Amino acid sequence: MRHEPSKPPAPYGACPSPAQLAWHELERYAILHFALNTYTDAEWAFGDESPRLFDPRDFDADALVRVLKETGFSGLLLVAKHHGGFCLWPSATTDFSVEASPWRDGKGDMVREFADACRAHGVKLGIYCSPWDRNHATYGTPAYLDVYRTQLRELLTGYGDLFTVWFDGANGGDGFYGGAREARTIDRTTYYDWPTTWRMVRELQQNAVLFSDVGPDIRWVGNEAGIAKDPHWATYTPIGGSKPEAPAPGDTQYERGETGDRGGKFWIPAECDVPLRPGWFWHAAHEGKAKTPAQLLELYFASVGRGACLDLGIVLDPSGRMPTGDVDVLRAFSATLRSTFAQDFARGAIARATNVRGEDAAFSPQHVVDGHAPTYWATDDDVTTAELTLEFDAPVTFDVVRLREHVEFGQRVARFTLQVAEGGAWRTIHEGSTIGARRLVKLDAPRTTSAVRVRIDEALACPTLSEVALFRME
Ligand code: IPT
Repeated sequence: MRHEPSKPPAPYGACPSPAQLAWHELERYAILHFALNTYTDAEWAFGDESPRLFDPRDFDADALVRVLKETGFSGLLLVAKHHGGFCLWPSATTDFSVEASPWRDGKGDMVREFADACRAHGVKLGIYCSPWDRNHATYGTPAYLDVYRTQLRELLTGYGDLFTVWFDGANGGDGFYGGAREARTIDRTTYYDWPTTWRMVRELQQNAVLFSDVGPDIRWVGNEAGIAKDPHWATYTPIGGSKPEAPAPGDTQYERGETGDRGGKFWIPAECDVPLRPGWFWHAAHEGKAKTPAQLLELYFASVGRGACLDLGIVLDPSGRMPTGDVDVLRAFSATLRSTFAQDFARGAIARATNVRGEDAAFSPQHVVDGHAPTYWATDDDVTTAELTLEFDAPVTFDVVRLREHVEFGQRVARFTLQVAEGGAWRTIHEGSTIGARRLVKLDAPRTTSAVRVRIDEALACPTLSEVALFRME
């Protein structure tokens, strides 16, 4: 080894901001939908529902947040106002809020109760406030922008630190609109003047990542099935739907978000939002129709396992409780994840590589098994294919492999192969594409071996790997 230290690889292409890097670590959080339409069996409230319907007598923010904490969800993304316009907090912009409801005699603030519970349990809080508002009389006119921004300002200044602010692109046209009961169409590329709103969010919540179809920080994956496609890139160049050069929330070629773009212009990683039940809101007919723990595990591998985050939709029923069957599913799902990832069998292996950057210990392959995310193995600048081998004292058995690139310097790996030593030869057990912030490979059956090899077959620039971990699920 040389004594003169080598420089880390230069950043390649679009790279994450510190807030985006922190977001990648969240892995999975939950989005909660609860509003007047919980009481009317509708997915989208029209905006003319009586606030008197809103009476969740058993509502207990602390109990719900405790379940999320216990089941390993890092955050709660609260739908503070959905398309129907009903505000879960007493907003100065409208009477259509909890203030007009029988809940807590009109003196309650659900956002406050959730914020307090989240703080108490160390669960992060995020806010969704629907840009579309089917109740407000001003919707569709310039005056509504003030209303909307005032609502955001209330939410962004009154409840502490938020980890994300989520901008939905949905807009269906018709609504109550203060009694007009008509269809109102807006130009999604211009009406909301998003750059101004985003600037305001950045000023008020410096650590929050902003989500929409076009980012700027986190993108919609492009389906509500919970699936990031393979290959999957955090780099992305949004393209508009109606105007290719003017992508906007609700007006993009959003299917392109499923894979992202190799060498895309911006670092805008994907969030996979998917409801636990058939809909985002509670419906009596959906009782017993929640996804199974096995289905959730599959989604975990298809989202988190491809470098995205999983945003799971949960509901409260009209009483304000999370249905017990849903809680049971979350518990079983998290129990499997917890036991699977409890022990990393690669820890402590002897690691060797065909190339080490500057032959410098700072970039040693040993870093992929040190359990320390900030350290990584890297190759020399002109080396974009390489092999990294892990050798074990005694054979290990595993059926899940986790790989992580040191994405601070950009996403690089485009193709890799996993091999195990078997009878004196290398046997391929998996051929993969991208790695990114996190790649999970679930094997069909457990493998027992005394050596594992990761072959980087193609990379856009010299590869960096911060982790190779081996787990046993079954
Ligand atoms: C869909 C929106 O059109 C899109 O912009 C994005 O916000 C997405 O929701 C998030 O899930 S609407 C849905 C009915 C597909």
